[in-house]
Amino acid sequence: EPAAQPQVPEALTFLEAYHAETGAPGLAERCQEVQRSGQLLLSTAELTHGARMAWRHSTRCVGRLPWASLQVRDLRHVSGASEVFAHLCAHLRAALNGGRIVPILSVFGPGVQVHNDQLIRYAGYPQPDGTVLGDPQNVALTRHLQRLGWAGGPGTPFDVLPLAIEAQGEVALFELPPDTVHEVPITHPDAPGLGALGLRWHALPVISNMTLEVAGQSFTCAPFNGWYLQTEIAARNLADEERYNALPAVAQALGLDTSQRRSLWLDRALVELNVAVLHSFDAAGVRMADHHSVTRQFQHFVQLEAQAGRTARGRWSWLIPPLSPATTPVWHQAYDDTELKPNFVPQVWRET
Ligand code: HEM
Ligand code: NRG
Repeated sequence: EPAAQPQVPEALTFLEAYHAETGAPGLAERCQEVQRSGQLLLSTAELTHGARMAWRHSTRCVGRLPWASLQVRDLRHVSGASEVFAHLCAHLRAALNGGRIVPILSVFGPGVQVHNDQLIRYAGYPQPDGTVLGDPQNVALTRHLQRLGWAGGPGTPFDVLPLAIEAQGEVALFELPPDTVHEVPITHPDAPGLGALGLRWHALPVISNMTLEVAGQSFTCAPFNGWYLQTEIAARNLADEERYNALPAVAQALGLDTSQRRSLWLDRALVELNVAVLHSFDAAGVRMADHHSVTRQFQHFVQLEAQAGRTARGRWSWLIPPLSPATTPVWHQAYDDTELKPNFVPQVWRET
């Protein structure tokens, strides 16, 4: 008789939840198999539901209402770098879906890991004067990719980085073909000066550095996407002083008096940049959430969970938007921040 694996209790707990939630028959037989063999070979249906539960359990995610609609690509048989890359390109195309973005998660086989934290990221190049050309958040990733052999991009503030895909201990670099990277130029409905700043962002957020944990098993390559919430781009990526730091230029384009912070020019520029990002994604036909609707949808998600006999968990400090948070219902609520399994677990960044 095989020794009990450490993941057996987690496998049994998962199977119980899977059968209870989906109504699938055969729980007893499935549990016996696990007890007998000491392991669980997840079916595609089980893995799919496990990934949906992982999204449902993501305490930092305010976009969880459609958790049950997550499309899961079972690619556990794929574990070679070039093959992984081809499937990542297919994921990007299917997820964009002509702008009507579809939440998708692709699960790859053992020994695969993407070094990039998201499939689409902009390079950050340190300049001699101490500033950064591009996204300062990605300076370390950019240097890492250069050490792996990347020659560097054209040198714009929005150079798309190649992917570093590790498979069975070997790392390979891949340039994303242009048709997999859809971008939206940022313009304002009535301030042409803002459009002239040349700001842009990519349509898809695809997180590629979190381990999917289901039934005691860890999937190190399981990139997933939804669509953006405008504050992620307009109130953080483009606005943070440590990121693109665009607010002074936006204020100037809007003709605001920037001589003293007390005039609230930063706040006014911030609101107009959020207006611009929503306007631009709408004009480009690319799906995007706004913080007023997504927080109300989140409240609905909490209600549906309660009706299903579950408590929705949440991390308040991540759920509130970085723009006008007290105008949203989430601000006025408290949440239990317990982490449940299945879930997504951050990977530690190791520079090689
Ligand atoms: C985090 C929105 C889809 C899992 C977040 C955050 C936002 C958000 C605003 C906080 C990000 C930050 O502050 O940096 C949305 C929206 C979605 C969506 C609007 C549209 C469908 C998904 C999907 C998954 C997911 C499909 C997984 C299957 C997560 C996780 C985090 C997160 C794990 C935490 C990331 C981290 O720790 O850095 N989401 N999300 N989300 N979301 Fe979602
Ligand atoms: N703030 C990050 C993205 C984090 C995840 N956000 C989502 N996820 N919307 C950024 O790139 O700005 N998602 O799966 O849709």
